[in-house]
Amino acid sequence: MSDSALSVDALVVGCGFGGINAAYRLVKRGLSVRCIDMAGNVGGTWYWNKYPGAMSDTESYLYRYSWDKEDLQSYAWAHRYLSQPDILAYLGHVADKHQLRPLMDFGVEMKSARWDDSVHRWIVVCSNDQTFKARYLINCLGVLSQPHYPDFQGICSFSGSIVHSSRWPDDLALQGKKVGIVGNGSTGVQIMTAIAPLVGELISFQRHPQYSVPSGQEPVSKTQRANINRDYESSWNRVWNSYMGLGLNESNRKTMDADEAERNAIFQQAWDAGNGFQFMFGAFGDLAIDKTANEEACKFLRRKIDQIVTDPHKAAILKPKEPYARRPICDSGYYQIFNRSNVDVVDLLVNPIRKIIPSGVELSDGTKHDLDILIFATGFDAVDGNYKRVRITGRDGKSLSQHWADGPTAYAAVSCAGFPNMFLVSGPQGPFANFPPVIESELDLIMACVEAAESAADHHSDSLGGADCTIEALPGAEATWSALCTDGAKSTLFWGVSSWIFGTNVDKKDPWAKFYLGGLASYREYVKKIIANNMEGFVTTVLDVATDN
Ligand code: NA7
Repeated sequence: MSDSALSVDALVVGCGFGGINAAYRLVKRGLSVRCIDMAGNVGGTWYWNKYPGAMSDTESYLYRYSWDKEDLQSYAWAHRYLSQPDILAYLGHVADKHQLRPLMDFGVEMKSARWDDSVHRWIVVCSNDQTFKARYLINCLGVLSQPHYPDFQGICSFSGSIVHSSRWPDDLALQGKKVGIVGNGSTGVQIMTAIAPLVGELISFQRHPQYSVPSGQEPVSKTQRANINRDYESSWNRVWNSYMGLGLNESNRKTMDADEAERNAIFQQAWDAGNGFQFMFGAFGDLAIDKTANEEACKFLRRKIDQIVTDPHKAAILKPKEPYARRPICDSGYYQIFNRSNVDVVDLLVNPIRKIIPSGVELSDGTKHDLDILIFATGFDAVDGNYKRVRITGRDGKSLSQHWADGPTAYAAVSCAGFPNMFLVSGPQGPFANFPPVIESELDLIMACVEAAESAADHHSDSLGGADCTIEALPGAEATWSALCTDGAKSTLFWGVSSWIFGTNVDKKDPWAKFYLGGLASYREYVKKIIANNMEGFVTTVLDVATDN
């Protein structure tokens, strides 16, 4: 090991929502902290995803940290939802305000992390040859960070520009260009809606159509902001005690308890209110779990597409046939763009892409589409994608990829058996909900683990003349949590539809419960129980202090 290895209490990898929050809490606990990120600045996902139209669809007042009460009251934002530059500015502001930026090294990638049992430290080697010796390794690698590229034949032959949505070049000129886009998930819908008026021609090469509802994006008035400020405490309480953590009024009502007229009136209200999650969880309480209820929502949304899109051929291609069971999405006029003469949609389910050719895209029936720019809004190798790039080795030389051979798991989303003092923020099997409060909830457990290890070490320090302590999940606890995630996922209609939530967008294998679909409130209850039961499911080991660390 290099003599220049930097010893720290905690190394935080990633400076997005998770890493900033982790650093803040670890520093507050009195630990020495360094943070690294391969990006050039803070922001994580929001650093990379700067494509046109990039916007969060969580209400602005809840897409932030709950713990800076003064900031909640005073930090300015203007619209119901934050655009990507707003979020980047907010995260930069938090890093500055809490003096976290001096702890951060940018343009630095973790290449490997190895637990060294002889010194009770993580040895982390970085892309700039810096080595860290850390007592705690906090991975905040991001959920939607590792781009997923399609494997079309002939990609390299394309003479125009190919762009992945999460690697958007600052200087990409779109004005008047012939643009093709593959991918119509949340990202593709945002890009298409934003660029349709700019480009000469836009063709959506669409595989599975998606249901989308209006976002309801609008300016927030001074009065609305004053009301939000007055009620912040109760808003956060609503978040902590809800399924999605989005501050919505989540409905318990069964869809089929309403007659047809009332059902459609309620769907219409949700449509008018805006937001995909509002539509899925606010209109009725069973759309994600009951097939008949779900089909009622589908029928309503298909009717909307028929009403909005004037060309029946385009409307037919844009109407999904599957259940409404992917991450719900929303838009600022997506279906409307297909009424423009410069926008078209190609049905890849009928006529797949045969190959990319120098001039554009060739379909299976031989049709050729000439393009200047081809956009891949083809999503991410979500959740564990970024972990595949790093060699992480725990106790006894076991690698994380071996540990995750069947699929990624982590006890209560934060700890893996055999990987002492290593924690994951927004890693596998965490709650599928509004990410800032999910991250805070996971950090509650991580900080309880750190606290348990620190106090055990302090307690034995005198008798041993110095002590370290490790904490990690017990294998049985990790397996039990994983089974709970699998059972929960299987009880939803989501399980039956291919998407990044189960990794089936990337690996053409069986779905894997990459998330806990039991909701934020129930996750928090689980965490509370672990802590109340003296860190149930974790094992702490007190070690004689190493002489060479
Ligand atoms: P998504 O939601 O995974 O969407 C990816 C899109 O790309 C989706 O429409 C896919 O079609 C399409 N895709 C992927 N590979 C191909 C190939 N080979 N051929 C044709 N079409 C393809 O990613 P997003 O970036 O939109 O959103 C991810 C999350 O980021 C989002 O939910 C927000 O939380 C933020 P498919 O449906 O697989 O047929």
